[in-house]
Amino acid sequence: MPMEFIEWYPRGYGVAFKVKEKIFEGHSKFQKIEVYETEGFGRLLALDGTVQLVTEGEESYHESLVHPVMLAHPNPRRVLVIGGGDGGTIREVLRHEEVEEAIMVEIDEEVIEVAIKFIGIDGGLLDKMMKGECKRAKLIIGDGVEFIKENSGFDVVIVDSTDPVGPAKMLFSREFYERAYEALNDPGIYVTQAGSVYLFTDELVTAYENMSRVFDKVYAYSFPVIGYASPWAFLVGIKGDLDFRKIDLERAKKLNLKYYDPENHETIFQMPRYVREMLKP
Ligand code: AG3
Repeated sequence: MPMEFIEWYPRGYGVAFKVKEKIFEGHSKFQKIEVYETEGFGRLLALDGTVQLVTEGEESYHESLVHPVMLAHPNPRRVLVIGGGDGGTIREVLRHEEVEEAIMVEIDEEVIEVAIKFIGIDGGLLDKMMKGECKRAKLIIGDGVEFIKENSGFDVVIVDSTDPVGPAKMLFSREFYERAYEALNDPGIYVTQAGSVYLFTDELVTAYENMSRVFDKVYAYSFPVIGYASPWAFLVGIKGDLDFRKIDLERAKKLNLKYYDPENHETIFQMPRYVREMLKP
């Protein structure tokens, strides 16, 4: 009997993978961490029963979270990543030569340890960061909400958190967006994953409204992500004068991407009509 891993979303909608074996299960201070070997998509990392990534296809998420904002900013030198303990996001950030310093703040050290041992999508980066041996990327184990209150001067802030329900809820609040706005340089750009378009529509609309009260301009976009109940939503907040509809195609050419297609940047703004109508600032 093949085993399966199923994540249930609201309304009884599920995403399932056939799995060959369970590689790891443990409880950290913050959450349940599981790793499976799937039949067709490499390894699967789950936190509290929700799929974070599959190693064969994770770029569909990490490329679409990181590169649109990085390419929209004229000179992204200093970048803050909140969450992203598996290392996929920081890996994509460092592919941009303009980045002089990237700081990743992850609350759960055990996720990083599990990612180093069993996931391995970071190409050795996390281990180096743990040892403080990476010149351009620093790791801080701590609460992003606290960190952002005391630190500023970022060109880009990227939030790679769990869903807008549960422990990460604070990261979708107006108070947090206010801190993030202050932490940004002018111009500055903020992006957060924002859940499933169809299954977390209310959370998406609330986050959009909260962001609209704080940022100078807010954009919503979506992308199909392997392993999630797609399409997946992302929200962008702008400080100052920056047009997220325009990206630097010259810089994009160097990246050689597989999923996010900079030449068709405008397609990421596609939203189901009823959702677009709900997203009013
Ligand atoms: N962080 C966003 C995960 C959200 C997935 N939600 C879900 N499956 N219900 C992804 C971590 C990858 N760096």
